[in-house]
Amino acid sequence: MTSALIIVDVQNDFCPGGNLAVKGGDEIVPLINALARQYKDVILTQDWHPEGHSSFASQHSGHAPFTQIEMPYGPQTLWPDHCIIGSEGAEFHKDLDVPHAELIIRKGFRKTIDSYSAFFENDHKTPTGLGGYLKERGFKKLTLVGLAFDYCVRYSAEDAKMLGFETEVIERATRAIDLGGTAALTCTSFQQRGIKLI
Ligand code: VGL
Ligand code: ZN
Repeated sequence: MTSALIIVDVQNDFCPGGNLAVKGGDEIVPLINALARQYKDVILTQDWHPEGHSSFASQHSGHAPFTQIEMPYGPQTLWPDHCIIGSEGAEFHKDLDVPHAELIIRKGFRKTIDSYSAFFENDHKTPTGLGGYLKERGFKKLTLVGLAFDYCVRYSAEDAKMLGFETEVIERATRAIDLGGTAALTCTSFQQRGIKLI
């Protein structure tokens, strides 16, 4: 079966010292490097926001980071400014070593809409093109790792499954933000949708 490894958002801002640091985010890098060596086909995703992105709490006076607001496309969690195009925080972790990655898919570059999933923006309608790319390449099975387990990995895995890919997530090669139970919710959701959690 033709399978690909998708490495989600292993970027400085999601690692300790970054602007939206995920606890232990850097710890998964050696494991991801080792995993990647076992896959011929590897794809990287990169969170990639313009300055003043609408998912930043700094753009919504009176609203703190990690709270939710309603956007035209639905609820949106507000984040500290992070992964700004061209910034050091948006760069991949310096130890991420996947020279054979075949595609880097960037997401979240439209100012008025966020994109957790590597497949669809947060309106769950606007495609990034990744689904078409993977189908055209003939992949049937996808393995996902990276950051963050309960946001970009979660929504990417759910969309992958919905698009018909056999989908698995390797839990020890992820770390969660865990805002009020979102990590546990992710496990439940994976179970309900038939996404394998390894
Ligand atoms: C992510 C929040 C905001 C992620 C990206 O990569 O999980 N989370 N932007
Ligand atoms: Zn983001």
